Amino acid sequence: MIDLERIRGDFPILDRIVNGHKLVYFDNAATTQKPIQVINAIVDYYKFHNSNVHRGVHTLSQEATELYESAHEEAAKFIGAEGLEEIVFVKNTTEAINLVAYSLGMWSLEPGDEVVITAMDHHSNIVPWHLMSELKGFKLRIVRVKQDGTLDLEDLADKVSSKTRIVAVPHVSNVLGVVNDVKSIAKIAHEVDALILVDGAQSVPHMPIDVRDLDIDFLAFSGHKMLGPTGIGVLYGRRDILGSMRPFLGGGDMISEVHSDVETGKCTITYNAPPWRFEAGTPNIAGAVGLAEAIRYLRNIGMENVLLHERDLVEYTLRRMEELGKTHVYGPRDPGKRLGVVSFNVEGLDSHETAMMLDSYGIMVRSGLHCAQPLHETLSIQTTTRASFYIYNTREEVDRFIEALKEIEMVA
Ligand code: C6P
Repeated sequence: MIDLERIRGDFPILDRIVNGHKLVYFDNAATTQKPIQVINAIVDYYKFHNSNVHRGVHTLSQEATELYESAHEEAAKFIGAEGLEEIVFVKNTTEAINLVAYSLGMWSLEPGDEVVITAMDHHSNIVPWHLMSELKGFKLRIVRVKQDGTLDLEDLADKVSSKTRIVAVPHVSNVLGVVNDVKSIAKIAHEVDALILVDGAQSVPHMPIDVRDLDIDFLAFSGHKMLGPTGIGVLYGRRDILGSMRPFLGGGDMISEVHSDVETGKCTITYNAPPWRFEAGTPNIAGAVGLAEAIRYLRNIGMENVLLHERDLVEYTLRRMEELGKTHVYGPRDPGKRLGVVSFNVEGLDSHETAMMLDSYGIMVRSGLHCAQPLHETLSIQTTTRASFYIYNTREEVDRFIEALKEIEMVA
């Protein structure tokens, strides 16, 4: 298991007193805190190695390039990818999904094609496909969610057909923590020669992931939700698929050659190989360095241990929440079916009121729609308050959360 005291010592922010109480940070699904190792790696990069990558023969540029490329290698190893050429650095999960939607949408999707998404999706796996379907005239199919919050796999199997080109699904719901059976979904997609994109924003930070074992074509995730800095994320793409895709953004570093003809106004361009083909312009080098350090930190703990720790916290939280009289919890009761997210409502209170009251106890949670309005509509809920855990959270913090909710219930 994990050494909680040692881990907590690595996170300076956890020593803060907020509203007169020791900080309890339960908003990890939105973004996680950063250990001192990640903060120092970024400072060190700017102090000693800062330069542009792939653009200089001088020593600093070589050092920055080495750090940047090895960060791709770290990310590849972390998710079981074959190597750096399968790892595109982007801003976040949102940009990773947009990259696939625009690149495939602009160049290869047509009227008559279908893209399958779900009613469980975060808006970032709905809006890009919607925009592209409006532009290109292909159809979206949306898989139902059952009332217990799990995905309706029969509906998915019905909606995937020979017209399906892409199946894009969340691995883990950011509202309910429900874990989807991505391996089975990949099988269903591949039977009709469709590609599968997995939104891993809430899975990659919390469980061991092996893209080859899952047999998926794309995986999107964000560095800031796994101890890394904001502004860096990853698109994993299977080597042969990325190799056949046209770029989404154009600019420096994503080309091999550019020729322009001043007479005809024509340009002749050949594109660089992946991943650089999809990384136009100066990238977030310091972000990549921070992400690599975050990955090393998580690897030292072991992703199996991260998963076990969160399962323990969820199981303990769900059990203790049964002591509450006016608090309704959403999603499956079986802690084995969900990761470290618990969404709920206190009778008589709006989700934002609950979050503000918890804040007065020094407990940070998120409230609202969590960028997943269709899921709330499916479950006929206005909004929810959400507690989400990570490696530094403790059972004692859960106790404080439960005691605070008991007091909140009394005034609700
Ligand atoms: N969910 C939450 O509080 P970005 O913002 O691009 O790093 O991640 C987008 C995203 C995509 N998919 C899922 C399943 C997500 O949970 C998120 C981010 C945050 O739930 C912010 S809305």
